[in-house]
Parts: sequence; C-alpha cells; structure tokens
Amino acid sequence: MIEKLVAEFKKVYNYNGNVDIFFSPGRVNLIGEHTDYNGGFVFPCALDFGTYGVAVKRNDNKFRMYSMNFENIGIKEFDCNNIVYDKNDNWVNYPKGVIKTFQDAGFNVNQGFDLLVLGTIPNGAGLSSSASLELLISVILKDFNNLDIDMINMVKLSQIAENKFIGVNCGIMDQFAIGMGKKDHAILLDCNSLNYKYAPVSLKGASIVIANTNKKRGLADSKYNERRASCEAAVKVLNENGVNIKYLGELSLEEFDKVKHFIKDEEQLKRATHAVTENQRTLEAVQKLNTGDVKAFGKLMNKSHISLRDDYEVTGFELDSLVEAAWKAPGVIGSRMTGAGFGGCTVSIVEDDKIDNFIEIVGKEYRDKTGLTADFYVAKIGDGSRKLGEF
Ligand code: NG1
Ligand code: MG
Repeated sequence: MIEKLVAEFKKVYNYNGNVDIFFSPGRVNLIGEHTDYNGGFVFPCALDFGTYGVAVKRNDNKFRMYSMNFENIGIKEFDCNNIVYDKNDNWVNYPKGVIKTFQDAGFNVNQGFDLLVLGTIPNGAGLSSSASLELLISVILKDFNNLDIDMINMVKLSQIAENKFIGVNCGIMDQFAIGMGKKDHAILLDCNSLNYKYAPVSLKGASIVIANTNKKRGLADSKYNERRASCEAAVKVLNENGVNIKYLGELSLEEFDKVKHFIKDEEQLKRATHAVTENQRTLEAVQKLNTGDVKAFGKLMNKSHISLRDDYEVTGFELDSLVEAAWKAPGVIGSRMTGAGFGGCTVSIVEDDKIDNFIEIVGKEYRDKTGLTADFYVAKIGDGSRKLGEF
C-alpha cells in the first residue's frame, strides 16, 4: 500500500525525493445513535481502514491536492491567503475548510504542501470519510507548521470546519472518534461535557462486521436536520413547563417519564423518547461490555435499532432488511443500523467461525429482498489519526 502511494505521488507531482505519510481512520458507532447533538453518550471506535495522505512541503504557501478516488478532478491548487468554498472543488473543500478554520483560530498554517490522498472508506456510507479527511489535514497542518495544539482541539476545529465551511450541522462524534481512536478500544464519550473513557472491546471469539446497504442516502441531510429540530422543539416545550435543560441527554429515563406528558406533539414525543432511551441503552451497553457480557451488549444493539426504526424513524426498507436478515443468521450477537440512517451501513457482532456464512446468507436475503448488493467488511479497531512516517 505505502509503496503504491509513494509511486503515485511521484508520478502525479513529477517529484523524486522523500515524502511524509499520514493516516486517518474511518469510524463506526457501536451504539448511541442520534445522541451526540442531543448532548448524550455515544460509543464509537476508529477503524483500521481510512484515508492515507502523502505530503511534501513546498517552498511557498500554495497548496496542491490530488485524490486517487477522484482522478477526474485532477490537481487542485489554492493559495493560503484566499481560501473560499467552491462547489467545483468537490472533496478539496474539506482540506480548504480545515486550513481556513485553523487560520481563523489564530494558527499560522502558511506552510504550503503538495498532497495526494487515497480513501479506503466507502463514501457516504456513514463511516465518516469526511471527518477522516478533516483530521488527516489537521495532523498534517500540526506537523508541517510545528503547531502547539493537542488532539482534542484538532477534533474541535475539524468539527467547526464541517459545520461552518462545509455547512453540515453534525455533532462531535465523528471527529472525536477518528482523532482520539485507540486500537482495540471504543470511546464512551459524553458529547455535552466531552468527558470520555476508553473501553476495551474484547468480543470473545466474535468480530465487528460492517455491511453497506449501498442505498444512497438521498434526502438524508434534510431529514437529519428535521430530527434535530424535533428534539430542540421537545426541549423547548419541556423548558416552558419548568424543566430546565439544554439537551434531552441530560434527562434520565425516570426523569423523562415524569415530564414527557408535557410534550403534546406525538412526533416530538417519539423523537425525544428515542434520544432518552438510546442514551440509557448506551450507558448500560458499555457496562455490560466492561463485565464481559457480550451477549447483553448485542441485545442492546438490537433494541437500539428498533428504537431508531419505530421512534426515530430513520431506518427505511434497506437498513431494516439487512438488519432483519442479520438477526436471523446463526452466530449473530447483535445488529443495528449505524450513522445517520436512511441508508449507509449496519454494524453487527458475529461469531468468528460464522462470518463467512453470515456474509453469504445475509447478502443473499438482502439481494433477494431489495435487488441491491451489500458490501461486507470485517472491521478491526485501530488507532486515531497520525503520521506514519517518512518514506
Ligand atoms: P454519519 O451518518 O456517519 O454521517 C451522522 C452525524 C453524526 C451523528 C450521526 C447519528 C454527520 C457528518 N455526522 O453520522 O454526528 O449525529 O449521524 O448518530 O452528519
Ligand atoms: Mg460525512
């Protein structure tokens, strides 16, 4: 892989010296869905596949960028003094956004560089190829400009880049999981306080299997914003009735049960119910995993899916078909949709000796039902964004 990347860089930029290589993972959320922007808990982990960046410093403050995933776009060039969003720049807006956000935060990031990237994360599948790229750029900026900044602050700036420059109003989960990832661990993150704890993920002869529905997410962004708005509306109603909270994630299930009658709108009530119960499930699931009860963890993943299907209504035919097929398959400990929903991926925990069979029979049932072919990945949990070295 490294040799291929170096060779490609040398060809694209007609260059012959040493290069630096950086890597930033994708992420999968094991449980805690649509809780991040509700100030609740999430439990994601970084993956062992992600985005590679080959970079060489320039003698000026220009940036040149090339992606092996979008060869037709070719090399894009821009100057550090004039960074503006351009829809024709496609993926290059992400690096632009990160550089601009670092500048706005007062960091001198004027060291120009040539960059070649290769993403091994399926795009738009809910595995966070965008946050992966953002953190990749953050790590390069830190390295090339000798910046005094820690990973948590790079995570925050990357989220700001996505919110303000790209215009996607995401929570902090993706950037946090990718920047702060740790091999063989998932991160229990309180998205309100940003307190976090690493939990070892030892699945006792089982593995994480990610399955991509290959259903395009379509209107996902507008529906995502609708869900956020419903939760905010529920908070408003509760506050008008004397509950004093900023986020639904602040309420325990018991507290919520006492005040939920104030929410008269049926849809808002369902959305809020998901946010509160999912938060509780996430804490319980991590407790179970910590005591080695993988089966109980899997059951909570199943319940998470049901809540996302019935209360939050973000699953859809494809995700439901894939998860239902998984629930029936031998050796499956748990299965649910992951990410924003409406399409994208599912995450399952499957006994190692049943994985081949799982891929075959779940894949077949899904194809028969939907006419789509799912892609499967047996995932390993890897470390967060980092420099791999000089080559
Ligand atoms: P995905 O589907 O991976 O893009 C989105 C949000 C997360 C979180 C999840 C739902 C973006 C970029 N990310 O994830 O912050 O809210 O949905 O749990 O929108
Ligand atoms: Mg994204």
